[in-house]
Amino acid sequence: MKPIDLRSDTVTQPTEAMRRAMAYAEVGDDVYGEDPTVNRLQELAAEKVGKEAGLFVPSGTMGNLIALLVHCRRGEEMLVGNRSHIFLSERGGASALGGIHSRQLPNQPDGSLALSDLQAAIRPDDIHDPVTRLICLENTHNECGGVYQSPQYVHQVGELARRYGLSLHLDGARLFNAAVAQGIDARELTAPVDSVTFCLSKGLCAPVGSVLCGSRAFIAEARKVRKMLGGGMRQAGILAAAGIVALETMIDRLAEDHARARWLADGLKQLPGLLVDEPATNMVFFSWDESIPYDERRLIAELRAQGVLAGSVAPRRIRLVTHYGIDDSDIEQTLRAFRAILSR
Ligand code: TLP
Repeated sequence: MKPIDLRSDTVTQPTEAMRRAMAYAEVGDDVYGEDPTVNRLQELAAEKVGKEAGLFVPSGTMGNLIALLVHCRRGEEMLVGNRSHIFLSERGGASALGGIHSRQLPNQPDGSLALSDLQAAIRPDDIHDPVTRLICLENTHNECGGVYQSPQYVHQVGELARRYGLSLHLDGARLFNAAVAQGIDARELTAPVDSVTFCLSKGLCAPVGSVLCGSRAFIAEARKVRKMLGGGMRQAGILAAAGIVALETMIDRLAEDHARARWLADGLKQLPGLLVDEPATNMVFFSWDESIPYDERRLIAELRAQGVLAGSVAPRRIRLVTHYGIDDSDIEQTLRAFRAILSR
């Protein structure tokens, strides 16, 4: 039997419509800017987030890195969350490849950076200090539980950034989950930011790729940095074709993933010993008390034996992610697997 794979929404497979679109995509050499399908994807992506231009990139990690390299020069400082993906999970690329000094501020439980912390961290014009250049937000926030930031909050950070002449970048790997969960247009979440990366290859099911969006001038620079990083692709329209299908047909259905995450969390809450976070989007995080004699590796192994794949994010803490490949019967089966394991 096919395992029920709840490790991440990155495991999603391209849909039939994507495979067809890929097979017949009109392509050209994108380093010359001549791939019509890539160009169409970039225009569509920019429109979806209300920016002038977009750049198709191989991954969210590269999209974020390019943005940071365009915003900051060597020795300049970016303000990032201490639980952000950029800080924790991108191999330190900003510092290794950009010489960018990172200042980590505590992510609040809701994924935000406190405005007072941001304000206090902005450096004065002092000969000793690195120049503060950039603020980075993440929406939805992965480590903090797949939680979303509101348009009001993002506007407040945008105002602060503008007041101090800073740029604002959004790691919106799951931007459309944040928009759908709040019943709003993604543009409400991106209007205040200078640049945004979002992923096509997570809940939206495209096999590869993310898009970095911003002003025309910003994207012109970003295109050069992508080339420098070796991310200039050729007949990439084959991949972009799936991205177009993702943006045209896969956004609204994210609500189904959110509903199943809630159902899963509600079911897990019934089980003694499990401490389940309230899911905000498509991620369910839980830990457990001493009455359950398993560490995370053992619990994951037990689940695997029952056909359920899960991932740990910390000692005695597991993340389950719902996505297009997970249907109602998978949720029922997952809850049965937990009951079987925990009733032993
Ligand atoms: N997240 C992956 C893993 O890297 C942990 C996952 O399974 O959640 N920003 C955020 C908020 C992300 O969650 C991710 C991927 C990225 C950026 C990077 O995207 P890719 O994997 O396309 O480089």
